[in-house]
Amino acid sequence: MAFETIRYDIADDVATITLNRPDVLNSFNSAMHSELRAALKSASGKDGARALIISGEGRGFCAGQDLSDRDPDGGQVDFAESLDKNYNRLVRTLRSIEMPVICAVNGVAAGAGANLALCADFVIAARSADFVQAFIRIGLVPDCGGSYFLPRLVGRARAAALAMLGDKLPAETAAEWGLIWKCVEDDQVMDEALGLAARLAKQPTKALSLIRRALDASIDNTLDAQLDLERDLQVIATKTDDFSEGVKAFIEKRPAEFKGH
Ligand code: T3D
Repeated sequence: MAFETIRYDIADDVATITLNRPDVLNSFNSAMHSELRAALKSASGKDGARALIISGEGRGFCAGQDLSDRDPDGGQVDFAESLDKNYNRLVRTLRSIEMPVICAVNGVAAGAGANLALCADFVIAARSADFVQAFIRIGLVPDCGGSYFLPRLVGRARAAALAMLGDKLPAETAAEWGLIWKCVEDDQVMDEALGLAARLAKQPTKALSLIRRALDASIDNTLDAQLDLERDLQVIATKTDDFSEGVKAFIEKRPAEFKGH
């Protein structure tokens, strides 16, 4: 599939999307939103991907909304529609897509670009990358799920400082704080992401997305509600071919060959 603002590749059941507007640090315009939606649809639909990597071309991961598309006087753009149609839809898709999502943060991630990364199941960042809740620098509030993910990942005090001060948080500190999974040397980011994706693409795909659902719900659930949810999700998992294969492989003392069904 040919795109102008992103690159999309699929190999060995791993879909890789590279945001490709490096001159503006891969900030979002409407074409990039719509091409990203099309690529995600292909990955989870006809291409049957079992793991997804999102990364950025050039020295940035993503700098959020392309501000050159915005009128400083607030005219012409319906911001509610922009969020509903683009950013909120993207967050909902990434949190419900039936495959694990890895963000390979190759460079600075700012505004909605930082929060796009936080939507992922795994964030692997280059040591030189920074995470910036840049919204406050232009008089905005975190969107793209930032005000949801930040306090849950790093606690209220650190979330408030990141969102209200808008300072750069180096990748290494982000990993120490638990905002992201891993910080690696710059030239290792894609190798790490590809290695992880290859491993995840051989795991029981349905169970991986059920795990995401369980973890997401656990933050707000009571123990009773979570136990009920675990029961319901386990019932779904036990109906997969991968569960049958896992049990058979265990009994036959051989490695399981999960197919993602
Ligand atoms: O509008 C809606 O629909 C509501 C939704 C909003 C969601 C949002 O994301 S709001 C937040 C928008 N993003 C920002 O405010 C971040 C703006 N960028 C920056 O603060 C800095 O660029 C960074 C901290 C990300 C990186 O700084 P630095 O010094 O490494 O790079 P730079 O020199 O500032 O940027 C390099 C180029 O990218 C530069 O262009 P030039 O001078 O080389 O021609 C810069 O203008 C361009 N660029 C960076 N970010 C954006 C951008 N161009 C347009 N929009 C951007 N967001």
